[in-house]
Parts: sequence; structure tokens; C-alpha cells
Amino acid sequence: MKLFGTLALALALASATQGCTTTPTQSVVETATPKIVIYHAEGRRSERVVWLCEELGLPYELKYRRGDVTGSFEDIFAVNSGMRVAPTVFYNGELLVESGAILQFIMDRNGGGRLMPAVSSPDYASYLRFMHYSEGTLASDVVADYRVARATGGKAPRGAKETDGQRAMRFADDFLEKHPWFGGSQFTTADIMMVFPISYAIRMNVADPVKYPNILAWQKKVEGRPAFKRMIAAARPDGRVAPPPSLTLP
Ligand SMILES: N[C@@H](CCC(=O)N[C@@H](CS)C(=O)NCC(=O)O)C(=O)O
Repeated sequence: MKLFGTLALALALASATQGCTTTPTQSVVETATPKIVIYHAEGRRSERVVWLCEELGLPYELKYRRGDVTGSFEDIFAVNSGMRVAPTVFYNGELLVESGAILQFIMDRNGGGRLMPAVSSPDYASYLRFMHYSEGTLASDVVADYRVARATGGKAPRGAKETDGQRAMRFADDFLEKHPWFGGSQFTTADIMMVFPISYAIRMNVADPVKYPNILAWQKKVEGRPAFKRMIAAARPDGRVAPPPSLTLP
């Protein structure tokens, strides 16, 4: 017992010393190709995972019922009854939910430093901010604006006072005035995360696109990427299916 205790202490000390003296690695590159199964519904956030796999050249299996969003969600519920949500992903059999976490997980295992700035880079803070801002602030504010408007007559908010969603869009637009991408100087997964809430805000008429010229220019750039186009061909071949209704413009 005593010997085991001493051995354990020696091992703990050795690994602690190692942790202090070695350079931390940013990601663990997997040598074997993972089996990635993406449960998807057309036009939904699961596009992010497809797009990332296309950017990284990772093979994936895409499961959805073409032209049938309700049916796609039924299939999701059959494998993930705890959380009927797109994306639902199986990575080597492990269930993953929450798109930002899924992207980060796939990047950590397979990115090898691609599509993100180095942790020591000055871009790292903004990269991380927009990775989380996309869902934590922008999507939640824009969707809240949409739901409030739908519950109170369905009119697009166009008053002098900004809504929370519009303010969140302006913050993003201001950032792009000084930086080409949400991750700073290079295209990163933060851009992949930001596309959904931005296009939702514009399509649903939550935000007036003319007010966000930097976002409009960025949208053209990201949507022109070959991997984005491959994602569209695989995940949204017939355009948007059963999109929620847009708010009415004044
Ligand atoms: N924060 C979650 C949000 C996931 C989410 O709400 N996805 C929508 C589709 S875009 C969904 O599954 N909604 C359920 C439904 O439409 O029934 C994420 O980023 O993964």
C-alpha cells in the first residue's frame, strides 16, 4: 500500500513537472479517421458541422430526410430522445450536442491548428469571443426579438430604439469594420458559428441589412468558400425547407 502511495506521488510529481516545462499543445491530432455521423435538418444549425468537415476534408455521414424537416427531427428524436436538437452528432459512437462544443471537439481532435489562431496570437481573444457570442448573445437575442415580434403582431422591429438583436448585430458589424474575419486576420470556426444567427436575423427581418455593410461584405466572402458551397450541395440541395415565417416589413 505504502509502495503504491509512493509510486503514485512520484508519478503525480513527474506529470506536474512535465506540465510546467513542456509547451502546451493546442490540439490532439487523431491518426485514425473518426466516424462522424451528423443528424441534420435542412437550413438548421447542423450545417455548421457539415461545413467544418468540408473545410477540414473529414469524411462524414449525413442523415436527414430530404425535403422533410419534421421527419428529420423524428429521426433525431429516435437517436437522441433526451434532446431533440440539430445538430446531433455521433463521433466514434459518442453522442455530441451543442454546435459550438461539437465544432471545438472536432477541431481539438482533427484540426491540427487549422481554422483557429494560436492560443498565443493576438487574435485568440476575438476568435474565442465570437465562437461563443454566436450562440450566447447573437442567436439568443435575435431569436428572442423574433419570438416577441411574432407574439405581438408579427411586425419587423424598425423603431428608432435598437432591439437587443439589432444591437448584437451592430456590435458584430463594428468588429468587421476593423477585421476581415470574426477570428481576426484569418477565416476560422468563429466565422462558421456566426453565419447562422446573422442570416437568420436578416432573413427573418429582425435586422435591416442595409445597416450592416461590413456583415454583408463578409457574408459574400464566407458563402463564396468552396467548402461552404459543398456544404450547401450536401445539406441544403433544394434550398430552405419549411423555414419559419419572416416578420412583416412596415
Ligand atoms: N445552441 C444549440 C441550439 C440548437 C438548436 O436549437 N437547434 C434547432 C435547429 S437550428 C433545433 O434543433 N430546434 C428544434 C426544433 O426545431 O424542433 C446549438 O448551437 O446546437
